[in-house]
Amino acid sequence: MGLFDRLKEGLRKTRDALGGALVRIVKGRKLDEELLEEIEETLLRADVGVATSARLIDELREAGKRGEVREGEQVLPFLKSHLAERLAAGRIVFAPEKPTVILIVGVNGSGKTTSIAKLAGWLRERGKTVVLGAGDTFRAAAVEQLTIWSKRLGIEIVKQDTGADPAAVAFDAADAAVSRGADVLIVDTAGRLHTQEHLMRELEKIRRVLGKRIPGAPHETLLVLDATTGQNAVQQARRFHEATPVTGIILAKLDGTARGGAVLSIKDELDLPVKFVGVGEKLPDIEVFDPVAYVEALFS
Ligand SMILES: Nc1nc2c(ncn2[C@@H]2O[C@H](COP(=O)(O)OP(=O)(O)OP(=O)(O)O)[C@@H](O)[C@H]2O)c(=O)[nH]1
Ligand SMILES: [Mg+2]
Repeated sequence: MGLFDRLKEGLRKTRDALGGALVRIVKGRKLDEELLEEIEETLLRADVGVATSARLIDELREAGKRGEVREGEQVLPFLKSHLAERLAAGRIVFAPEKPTVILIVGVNGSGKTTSIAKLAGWLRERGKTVVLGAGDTFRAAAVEQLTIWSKRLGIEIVKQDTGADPAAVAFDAADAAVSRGADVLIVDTAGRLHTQEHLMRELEKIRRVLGKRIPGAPHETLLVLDATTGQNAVQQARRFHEATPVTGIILAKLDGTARGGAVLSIKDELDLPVKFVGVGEKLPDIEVFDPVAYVEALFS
């Protein structure tokens, strides 16, 4: 399957809830207040979010007044172009000197470890050498899970026993990445809530230690969000970002949810770029976030 087809397939449920539903609603209609209301309801049902939906409806109403959009059939092309515009895409910013250090954070079960494996595979395919740091020392299973992925990918993992200080693992991993001349170090962390102060302090310690060993590290702190939680994920991200600096988002589990509309409000709500989306549990199921392709997949 090509990239776009995989994205389309991953977004199937959201596409049904959003693009599919809109196509049915607008067919043969004139753009009037009644139609605007139905469109807004559809946006909300797909978890686009209250503020973003209201803004889109306002823009659509204004376009109606200008005569730019009269018929229902013109609604989708209008929404497509306006949505793509307001989505912020981001790329991984590589450090001027290797290794680039990517710290992965997020709440329990959001998809961090799986996303790390997928990201590592993605980087390797692009000729980058990767080292993994098993910074989730909380559960034995967490280290095992990452170890299995590292074997499957044939890349090095730095780990310690369960219960070890995650900052110590991070330091070792940074050391290994430097001495191996790796291009990228990706550090896993245990799931945490922004309200768990000791765990947030632990995160700060990990950051400090990484920065001590590698100037400017972590260069990227990617927050992994579970797309199946829709608007909750967006609110959670806001609070997480207030508690610790985040440079971008990986939106995981977009497949199997009809709530993928939430991504459309991330820019409005957070002003953080979505850097990758996860559309499945297998290694190829990660894609660089491309707003135009995303919107196209949502409405095609
Ligand atoms: N369908 C689907 N499942 C995913 C995706 N990403 C992760 N998962 C699944 O979500 C579950 C949790 O993923 P993990 O990667 O272990 O999540 P985590 O954030 O590391 O979890 P903790 O370490 O326990 O906090 C696993 O069953 C993954 O297979 C995705 O993009 N699509
Ligand atoms: Mg994990």
